[in-house]
Amino acid sequence: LGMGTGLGRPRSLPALPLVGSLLQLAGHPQLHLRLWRLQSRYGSLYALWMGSHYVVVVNSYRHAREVLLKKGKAFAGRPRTVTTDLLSRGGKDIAFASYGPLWKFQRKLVHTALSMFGEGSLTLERIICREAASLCETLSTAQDMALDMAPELTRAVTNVVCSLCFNSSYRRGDPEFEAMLEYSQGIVDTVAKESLVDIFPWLQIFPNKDLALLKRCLKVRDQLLQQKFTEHKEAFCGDAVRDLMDALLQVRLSAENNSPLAPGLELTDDHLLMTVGDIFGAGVETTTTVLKWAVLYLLHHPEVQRKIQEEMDEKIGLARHPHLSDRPLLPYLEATISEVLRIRPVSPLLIPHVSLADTSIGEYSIPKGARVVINLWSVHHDEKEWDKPEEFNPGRFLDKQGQHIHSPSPSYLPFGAGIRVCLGEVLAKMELFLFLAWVLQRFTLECPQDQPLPSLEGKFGVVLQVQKFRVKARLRDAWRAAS
Ligand code: HEM
Ligand code: PLO
Repeated sequence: LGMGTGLGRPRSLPALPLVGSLLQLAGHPQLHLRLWRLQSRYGSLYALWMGSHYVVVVNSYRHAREVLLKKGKAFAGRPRTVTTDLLSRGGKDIAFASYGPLWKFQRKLVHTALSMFGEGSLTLERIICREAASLCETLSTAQDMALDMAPELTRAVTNVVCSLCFNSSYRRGDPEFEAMLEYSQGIVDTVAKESLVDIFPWLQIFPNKDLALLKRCLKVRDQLLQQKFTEHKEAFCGDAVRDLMDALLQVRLSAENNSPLAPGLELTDDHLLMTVGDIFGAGVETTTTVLKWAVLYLLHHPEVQRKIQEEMDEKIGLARHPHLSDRPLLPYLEATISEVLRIRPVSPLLIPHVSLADTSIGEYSIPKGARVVINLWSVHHDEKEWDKPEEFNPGRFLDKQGQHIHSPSPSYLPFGAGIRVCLGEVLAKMELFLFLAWVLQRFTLECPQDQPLPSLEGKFGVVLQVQKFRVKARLRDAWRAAS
């Protein structure tokens, strides 16, 4: 263990046999905050036991960058847990699959497909703008009502990934969409929650409320994925690749016909399904969550909203819609998005990494098989790096002239980094920019009268969720006058 390095282990929380450090972690629903606070007693790098698993917690950007970038390959593994194994059929997806040739291949495939349909082409911009227009339409009809924007934002974002993955989209009130909303919420609420099931693998033989909910939701999701898969297989003709599903089918077809990927490597139906499931799931839950946080912070900070609108009025005006090519013209909007991603990281503990060999972090030795949790919350709220970290201040991402955005500190990794970096970063940023620009060009978002400002406290889970809140979308006078 850490042999030959001559280094000591990180300081460990006291551990009781069997229960591990569970007692210290119990009773706090927000695991990232609990781990953040433990720094004052144990330092920024410490270890703990989850049942029989040795877990190292990283709270500083220097160590985080060492794990993700400098030693990315040594820490590229993923733990297997009961819930993520159910979600991904034993790691046949990308996010919860451990490091290996098949994972590498799946990642590359998706990366290529995404740049083919989306990032590189105008098609994706057209799709996002179509959904943004439809979202604005809905907001107009609900004008001056106290509206729960969540389902509308979710549908807009879902239709973008749906177009990308399956070449399809949902109308308002579509029963398949309603079913998707429900199962996805169930999965977000249960998966990867270091519930007792994940800590004591043998508990899975006992009935467990969460596990039952997860299984029920996965059944619905799997049916939906299977149906899309079957439809695509039947319609697929090999030359017209319409979406990600087609792209995956085509790669497999050519691998079967001429060159097998490698001896012993096979891309099964399960691999294709789980890969699309990842992109669909990540595509919906992450971007929607960030949009909800952005709207919530704009309610709390009308002055930020006003500044975004002034910038837009000046640079774009009201006679045309915002385009992606306007991004360099709207640094304040970009800075606002960056600040939302900092103050409420979607994935506050990333996905746990696992060391694939004996290695080290800083001056400490880390044994092979250790789980490494990067606490992005700590990294983004480090007082040595950020001035008043709990203050929402987009200006911190702007240069002195307010013309360019930059990160004032290296302590900023909203999408992770290195070989496990988020696959959807470019797509997500395109969506966040266009949706917010379209909405704020036309509407001012306000808290409904006589209602207190909604809470900024998140709900910890596989993504840091926003509590339900209502919004009044008021058509801007300037927009009304211009049209
Ligand atoms: C992984 C953030 C949107 C697909 C991750 C990770 C983070 C992250 C922090 C974990 C990195 C690690 O474990 O080291 C975000 C944020 C998003 C976003 C903040 C929105 C603003 C998306 C979208 C997609 C996506 C839209 C799909 C197109 C993935 C996948 C992984 C991942 C597949 C797993 C990568 C791997 O394990 O190799 N993301 N993400 N993400 N993300 Fe995203
Ligand atoms: C979200 C619920 C879906 O029904 C299934 C799903 C698939 C991929 C997961 C995603 C969920 C949550 C966010 C995750 C994503 C893979 C990468 C992403 C974990 C569980 C992040 C932010 O790391």
